[in-house]
Amino acid sequence: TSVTSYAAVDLGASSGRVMVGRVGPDTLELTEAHRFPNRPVRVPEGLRWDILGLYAGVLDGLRAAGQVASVGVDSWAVDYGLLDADGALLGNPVHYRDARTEGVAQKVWATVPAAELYAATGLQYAPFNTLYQLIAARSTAQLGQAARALLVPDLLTYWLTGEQGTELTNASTTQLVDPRTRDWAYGVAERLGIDLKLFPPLRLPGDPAGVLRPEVLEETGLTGPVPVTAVGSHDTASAVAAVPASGERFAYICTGTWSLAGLELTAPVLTEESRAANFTNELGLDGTVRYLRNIMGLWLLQECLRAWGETDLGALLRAAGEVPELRSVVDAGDAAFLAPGRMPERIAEACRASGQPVPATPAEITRCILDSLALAHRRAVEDAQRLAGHPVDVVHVVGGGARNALLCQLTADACGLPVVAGPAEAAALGNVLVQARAGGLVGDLAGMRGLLARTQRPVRYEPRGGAARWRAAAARLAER
Ligand code: ADP
Ligand code: LRH
Repeated sequence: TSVTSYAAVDLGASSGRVMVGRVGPDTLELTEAHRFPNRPVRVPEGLRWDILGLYAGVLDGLRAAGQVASVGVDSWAVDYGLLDADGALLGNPVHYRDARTEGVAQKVWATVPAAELYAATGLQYAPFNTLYQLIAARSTAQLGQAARALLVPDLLTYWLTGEQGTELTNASTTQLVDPRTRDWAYGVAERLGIDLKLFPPLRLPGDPAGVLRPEVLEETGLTGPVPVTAVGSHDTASAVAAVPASGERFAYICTGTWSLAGLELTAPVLTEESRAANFTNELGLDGTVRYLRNIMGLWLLQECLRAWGETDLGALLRAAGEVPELRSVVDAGDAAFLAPGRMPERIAEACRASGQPVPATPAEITRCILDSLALAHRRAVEDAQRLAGHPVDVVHVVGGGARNALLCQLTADACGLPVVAGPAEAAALGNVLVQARAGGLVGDLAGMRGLLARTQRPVRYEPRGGAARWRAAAARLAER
């Protein structure tokens, strides 16, 4: 039977990769063509993405990928580049962990109260939502000069093809989209004086997004025409599309730099209770809603590793497995951990301040992080089921953290539910599958998941008991 190759460009906050997916009626194979680090850079004006370095990595990756039927681009959400009237990039895109949005939300809420904003956009409060970033940039020379704002995957797609668009799943993280109409939240934008004409027209996953420019073909050695297809360009949208679930009674946790934990729904939950619990309604494929909470995720560990100059993650995780369970836990949902730097100290301080044993060694701190993540996963999975009235029997863990057996087991224990872990490269698989679908290959979302279930080999973790200990730890954390 015939098999078609697609290139998925998937940029995470910790690394970028170009993956080749081979798709056929009973085939779905993913290989890594190229992986490159994503290192944000601190310049005098703040924390910035090295977008040209990332684009160079994309071109290297496409060269390594070889001839493909189509290309799709996804990346982390919310951030954007500004273009001048000639279409040239104005400065380096600002990193969502940059401090410029401090205190901005309160100003926004003076015009559009937080409750109204939630009812209109369904987005949880996060300081980095594009809306707050645009307000923070309001009086800058750069925004004054801008003719266009392109979200990061849309910017890279523009550089590859010369064509501009705003892909819907990622647009839904701007806090400028209405999850009921799946169109711009015109009223909110108008009240806040945000010109929606900055963004090119919306496009949907599966829509054509142009063909590789001649210069790109030349640099990558590919033979044209090579179409670029819009995918779920928010990495989390692509990752959830590649959760190998059957039916509806499942929760997912996308674990990478972040843990995004929640449910796939057919309609947003816009209640006041949901807002208070800081659940978000992001848009997915085919009219789905990603109802989830952002948890700090393996960022906590990445930052510790950076501080320790540690490279042997396997050895560290084995040592953490020997540390007694649940000695100290921190609130892994706390935005206090958002900014980079001094992470081992910040975690130790949080334990000290809450009167718990202070983890000292890298193994102890790692164990504290993983126990804390498992507890935050439990809380999100429980809260989501209650708030959406949508019970589940299983938790799917996808993303890089699916390779962390200790985290998966602790998550199963904490949730008291089986965890099905994998694929680790879910975002790239979702990206590939949407391209294959646009090419008429794999059917609807259920068809995509059927192919995943037939071809991928997830690992199953059963809860080992200890429910009372996890319940008590969750209660202690909730009291603080
Ligand atoms: P992002 O897309 O946000 O950059 P990934 O989904 O690539 O993140 O996940 C990266 C994380 O996955 C790493 O920080 C690490 O904690 C975890 N990870 C990756 N590979 C392994 C492994 N072999 N064992 C344990 N953890 C791993
Ligand atoms: C994960 C992610 C997440 C967003 C964050 C900014 O990579 O896209 O879904 O909340 O980055």
